[in-house]
Order: sequence, then C-alpha cells, then structure tokens
Amino acid sequence: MKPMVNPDNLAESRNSEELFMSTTLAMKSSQSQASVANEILVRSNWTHEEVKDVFQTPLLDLIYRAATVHRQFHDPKNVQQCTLLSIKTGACSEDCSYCPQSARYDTPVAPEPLMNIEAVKMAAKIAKDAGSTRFCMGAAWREVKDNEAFEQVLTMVKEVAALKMEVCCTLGMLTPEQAVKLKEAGLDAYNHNLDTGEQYYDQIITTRTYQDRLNTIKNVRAAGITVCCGGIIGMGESENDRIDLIHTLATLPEHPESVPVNALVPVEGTPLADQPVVSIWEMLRMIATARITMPKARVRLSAGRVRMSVAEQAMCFLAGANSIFTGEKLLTTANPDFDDDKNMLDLLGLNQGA
Ligand code: SAM
Ligand code: DTB
Ligand code: SF4
Repeated sequence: MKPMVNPDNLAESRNSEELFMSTTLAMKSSQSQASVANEILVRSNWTHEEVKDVFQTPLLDLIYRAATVHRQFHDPKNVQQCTLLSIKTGACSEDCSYCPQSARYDTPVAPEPLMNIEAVKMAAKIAKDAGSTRFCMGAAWREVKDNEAFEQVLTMVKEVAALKMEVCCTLGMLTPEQAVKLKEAGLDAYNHNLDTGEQYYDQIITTRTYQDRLNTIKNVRAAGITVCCGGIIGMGESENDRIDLIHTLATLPEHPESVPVNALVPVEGTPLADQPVVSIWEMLRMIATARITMPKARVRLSAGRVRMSVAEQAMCFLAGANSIFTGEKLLTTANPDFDDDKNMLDLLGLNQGA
C-alpha cells in the first residue's frame, strides 16, 4: 500500500527541498565567486608601482597579507621537498659572479664530468625515500648542445620519471626543439633563473643577456614544461632591483609555477665572496612579495637555508614559502641534512601524514 501523502508534509518537504537547492546554489555561487575572486588576484598586469607598494609594506602587515593569500591558494601545511643533484659540475664557460662553478674563478669546486645514469637513479631513490617528491638535476652548462651528453640527460629524465617523482632540470639555455625533447622524455619542470632585475643584470653576468634568459623561459613554456624561475638576493643589488625582478616575474604572460628565492651563498674565489650575509628580514620581504604577486606559485626557500635557524625558516613558511631544497648539498654548497629538515617539518606540523 502506498503511504498516505499529507499535503502539509508535502509542502514542508518541498520547502526543505527548495531550501536545500537554494542553499546549494548559494554555496556553489559563493564557491564560484571565490574562484572568480582568486582569478582576479592572479594578475599579470602588475605595475612597477604596485609591486613596489607591496614590497614596501611594513613587514608584519606584509607577512600577514602574504599568509592570508597563501591560505586562499594553498594548503599551508604542505611544503614540497625537492632534492638537487649536480649531474655535471664546474668548468663552466660563463662568468656569473656568484657561481663557484665558473671556470673563470678559483674556487673550492672540483670539476666533475657528467654522472652515469645508475648513480643518478640511486640518488633519486635516496631522495624519494627521505621524503622528496621532486628531483632536480643541474648541469654547469651555458646551454644544452645536441650531443651524446644531452641524450644521456634525456635517459636520466626518463629514469627519474619512472620513480614517480616530479622531474626538474637546470641545464642552461635551451632551444625550442631541445625543450620538446625534454618534455617527451617526461620532464615536468625546468629551472632557469632571471637571477636579478634587468637593470642590475650586467653587473653580475656578461656572457649572456637577460633576453637570452627570457627566451629560454619562453621555449620551456611553449613545450608544455612548467617553469621554475626566480633569483638571488644579496649580490649588492638595490631594493629597486629586487622589485624589478619580482615585477618581471609577475608580469610574465603566465606566472612561473615555481619561484626560487635564493640568498647568495658567498663562495671563496668568486667576485661576490665578500658580500655581507642576507638578513632574514630581506628574505621575508622577498618571499612575501612573491607570494602576494604570484599567488599560485610554489615559492621556494632556496639557497642560504643552511645559515637560518628553525625560527627564521618558520617565518619564511608563514610569509608564503611552500617548498625547500632538501639533501646535504644544494649543487656544490652545503644544505641542512635530511634529518634536521624532517625534525623541523615535524616540529612545525608541516607535511604530517604526507
Ligand atoms: N648552469 C645552469 C644555469 O646557469 O642556468 C644551471 C645551474 S645554475 C648553478 C642554477 C642557479 O643556481 C643560478 O641561476 C643561480 O640562481 C643559482 N646559484 C648559483 N650559485 C649560487 C650561489 N652562490 N648562491 C645562490 N644561488 C646560486
Ligand atoms: C635555484 O634557484 N637554486 C638552486 C637551484 N635553483 C638549481 C641552486 C642553488 C645553488 C647554490 C650554490 C651551489 O650549491 O652551488
Ligand atoms: Fe655556469 Fe650556471 Fe654557474 Fe653561470 S650559474 S657559471 S651558467 S653553472
């Protein structure tokens, strides 16, 4: 027998259905409003003046604003661990004043030829077991050449991708065709930094231009590889040069998916060996401004971490950094070891259960 339908109940159930529907619609529309608002925050039309205003915000307000944007776009408990490996070290033709791998300077770095594939695979496995989800292979090259070494790097990319890690490379300048070959081998990301603002650039490097760097970034993007692009502070640049750098990054047609913020590691023998150490306050300002102007990017707290306390690094995470390089070495210089980083992440409640 069919249950009796009480017209009052029917009206009630209709009303509650309508209420449910309208609430769902309201929720949906507030969600889409939120995503519309988020899209509005992701802008490539920042003026220099706007970036400067953000950069010059009083520090605690700046951090608060960056932390808020961070929470709108990311899970603040997630910090990506990326491990670097120098697959070809030193003897580089370029004159980058910060770099211990340039053949022009007498530094403690001993040149080493391209590593073999098995050794790279082993390093990637160790990194994965220690909690890294991304592996970045660096070569001290001005540019990639179409030779046997490049073929070997393509195999390395395939092997690391087979370990189900994100694969990144930083090999110098790339042509569009080389970028496509890397993509086909399974490369997820390519690191190529602008290093500093355009006006200051020729004080740091003379052997290739800012435009060369922008061209490589364009080639990477066109091949469908994600872009990792940032810079270094502490090379004697002015505040305006730092603003220039962020302004250039934040006005690229698409923001880099990853923005490394490096503090100069001054290395004996390089022209920048005697630069004063970058203060935590300068790092925080840079990280927070990158977070606010490029909300979706992973902002990577990069070189210089070995000199920072856990409390200083915690401030960087609060200001919007959500990635670090892990492993005993960056490319040729020291980095905190895996265990210290694990203790720090545990202490701060980051990546728990990940
Ligand atoms: N040779 C390739 C290139 O220049 O693109 C890839 C390797 S290169 C070492 C990668 C980046 O490391 C540089 O662009 C620079 O931003 C960073 N880097 C190198 N030496 C550094 C140092 N002493 N301190 C901080 N960052 C450094
Ligand atoms: C980036 O921006 N920083 C990393 C990575 N990309 C390749 C390299 C830092 C190198 C620091 C000096 C060294 O260890 O040789
Ligand atoms: Fe060579 Fe790269 Fe170092 Fe410049 S930064 S000297 S291109 S390894």
